[in-house]
Amino acid sequence: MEYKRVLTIQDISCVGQCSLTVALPILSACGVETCVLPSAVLSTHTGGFQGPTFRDLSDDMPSIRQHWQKEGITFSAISTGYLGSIRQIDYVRDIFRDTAAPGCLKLVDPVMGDHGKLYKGFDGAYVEAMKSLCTDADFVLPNITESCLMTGIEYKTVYDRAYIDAHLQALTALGCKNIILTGISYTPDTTGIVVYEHGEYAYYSHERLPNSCHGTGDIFASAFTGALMHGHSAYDAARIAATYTVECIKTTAQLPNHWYGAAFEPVLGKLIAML
Ligand code: PXL
Repeated sequence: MEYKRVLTIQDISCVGQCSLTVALPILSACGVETCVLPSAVLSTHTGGFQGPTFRDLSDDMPSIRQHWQKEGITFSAISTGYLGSIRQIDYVRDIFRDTAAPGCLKLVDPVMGDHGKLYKGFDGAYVEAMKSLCTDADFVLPNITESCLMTGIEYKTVYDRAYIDAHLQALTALGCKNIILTGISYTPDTTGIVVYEHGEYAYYSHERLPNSCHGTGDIFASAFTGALMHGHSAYDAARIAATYTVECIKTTAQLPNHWYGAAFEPVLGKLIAML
């Protein structure tokens, strides 16, 4: 049995069903050894709670990397999500350089915005740093807002294939290799995932639900990484991850007042069954 080891680098939002509290269980459920590097600890995520605490763990990142190097620890894949500062982005680049096993797959989800807006606490300099980290990755997983921030293309909610092609060309020109564009909707009742691998466009379309949940980008990215590690193609991994994310959103819709995250745990079995 091939047993792969994945490292995921992102914050711990103690409450809020996002970042590491999502990535660790989902990747583990996909059957891969999952190592974590918490980049910060927050009491909650920043998407709706008032005044979350924020403990920056940047100072620990270089010594953690050096210890791993001394121990000869390397990873078959390294994925990143929400990163708290430009300094952390620089440290991630060092981790990519020093702890990648041969053939290591690097995945960067440039988590920095949604619905046309940059998340609280980020600025133009952060966007520039994230753009540069994306060029080190084998796969980047932006949503349309993040792609707009990276490319300077105007944010639109209604668009056609030519608009998406412009995004793919602009991201490629920046140095992005394989691009997974999430939440791409060509018709009012559907949404989907663009898989742009080795310059080839493919699209997986699925139903668009009336409710949306915080943290679904993290759920999708973790399930995509896990399915890829399981041996699925990028297209199949995107299909599995999108199907699972839809199940999570449907489950959440049945819960009154569950506004801060998606209930991904009750449907983990469905993800495992698809792998
Ligand atoms: O889900 C993305 C995310 C992760 N971590 C923190 C966040 C957010 C989005 O708002 O605030 C701390």
